Amino acid sequence: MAGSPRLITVSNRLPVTVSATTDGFALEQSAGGLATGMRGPHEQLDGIWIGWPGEISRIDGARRGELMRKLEAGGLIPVTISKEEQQVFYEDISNAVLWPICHDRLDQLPLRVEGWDVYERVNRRFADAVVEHYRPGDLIWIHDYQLLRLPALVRERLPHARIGFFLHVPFPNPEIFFALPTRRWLVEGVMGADVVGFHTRRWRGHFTAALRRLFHIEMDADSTVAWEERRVSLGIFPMGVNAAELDRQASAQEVSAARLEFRAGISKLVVGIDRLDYSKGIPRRLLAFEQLLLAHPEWRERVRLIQVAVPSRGNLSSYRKARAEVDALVGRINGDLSTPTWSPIRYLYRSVPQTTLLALYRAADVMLVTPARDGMNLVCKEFAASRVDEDGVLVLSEFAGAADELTDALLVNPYDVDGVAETVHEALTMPGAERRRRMRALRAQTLEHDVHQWADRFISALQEHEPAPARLDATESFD
Ligand code: GDG
Repeated sequence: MAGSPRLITVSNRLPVTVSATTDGFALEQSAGGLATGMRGPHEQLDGIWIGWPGEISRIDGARRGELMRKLEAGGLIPVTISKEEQQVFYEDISNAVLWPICHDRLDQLPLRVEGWDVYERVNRRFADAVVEHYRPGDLIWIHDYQLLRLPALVRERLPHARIGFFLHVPFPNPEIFFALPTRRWLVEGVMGADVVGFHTRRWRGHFTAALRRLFHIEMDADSTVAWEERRVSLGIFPMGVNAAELDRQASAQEVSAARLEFRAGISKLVVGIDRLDYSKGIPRRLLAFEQLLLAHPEWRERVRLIQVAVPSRGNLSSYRKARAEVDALVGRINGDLSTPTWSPIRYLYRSVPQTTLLALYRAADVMLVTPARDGMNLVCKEFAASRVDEDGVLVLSEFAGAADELTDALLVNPYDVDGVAETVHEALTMPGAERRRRMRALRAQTLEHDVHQWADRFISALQEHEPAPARLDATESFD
């Protein structure tokens, strides 16, 4: 875009994943929400993207050079992180400590937490890359809980840069966040940014409560906080999905064909799609589905739940335990309730291709999205965007960030197993006119507030932010 500033996106992972193959390497586009959402602004704003490319130590000299050239051509700057550092920074701290804290799961914390020094060291490595590639006027947009220290580390070296930070997960209630001995240091890290973005008012409220208790400072009516010689803006930017593109893809012939296969032999289909993560509420969802069949036996042999659970973070014992729990529940419920011609739950422990994903969204009479905690949750928005037929009912946890916007879903308390079962019954028996009224409203919401609008709003907020005042003692160092 002529005249627009350049955008530096920084996230733990690059939007492509590199893997070593027998004859060199393979590059694969990442499909997740962050990668899809940021791809547009990255291309339009002549951007560079800084992140970890995946495990590349096995790619040798000449091939390595070729890889670097390929990445560079796409504006992608790889940050090198050793296997040992990755273990501590990503697994031990980010996923085994920060993730459970942000999802209210103090019970999942390891007894002893070690490795904050490595977390800082890796964040510094990202800061080195930002400083090396920064040019005056650039916008820097840092993403997520793996990089909480990065805004302050960049601010130290580029005092006048425009720095944005967006948290994709919930910011927890201080009662929980304060369990971390590093709580003050982490918040100081975030406050290096000019604009700090959250999905919802609630997550921002938790953050301002932490600021109040740690530093005795308050957010003003204009949503800014005084911090050192700057003002930091705390904004609410609910992330959306690439709705127009999903709408287009969902109409494809192959999607319609696959949709029919999922519905064969049953009259109603319920669908759940999640990473296999303890925050997503899968075990209680299974119990709720069982309860539906116990309380309303007329559904037996007529309804099926297809649950896709995408393998995730299998190196952590908490995730292996979550998997074992889901496996056992599916086995028990199917064992108790199946008949020779029907089983209630079809369980897929794998990632499915995009066409299958869309066909499942389109095939579902009821989509069950029941996390115990979720920063936003994009699956429910993708479901609405894919329903070109304006049909299907969304049952959504009130503890997902998306519940603030998707008020035409049937909202449930995911801890209330009987309540969820009754809501699924209500969804299965809802008259067509009401289903369509609700789905039209969900689709209008999702199409209007899409991922492009999300990125544009954040970038505008960062551009419009009052720059940090010049300080006599500070010199910019971009060499
Ligand atoms: C974090 C926050 C926040 C899932 N299964 C398959 C597949 N997916 C795709 C979905 C969706 C994405 O993965 C999952 O996004 P969510 O938002 O639901 O969840 P997290 O991964 O936990 O994301 C969350 C998000 O960041 C963005 O800020 O909303 O709260 O936890 O896009 O479509 N894609 C394919 N096959 C699968 O089997 N192709």
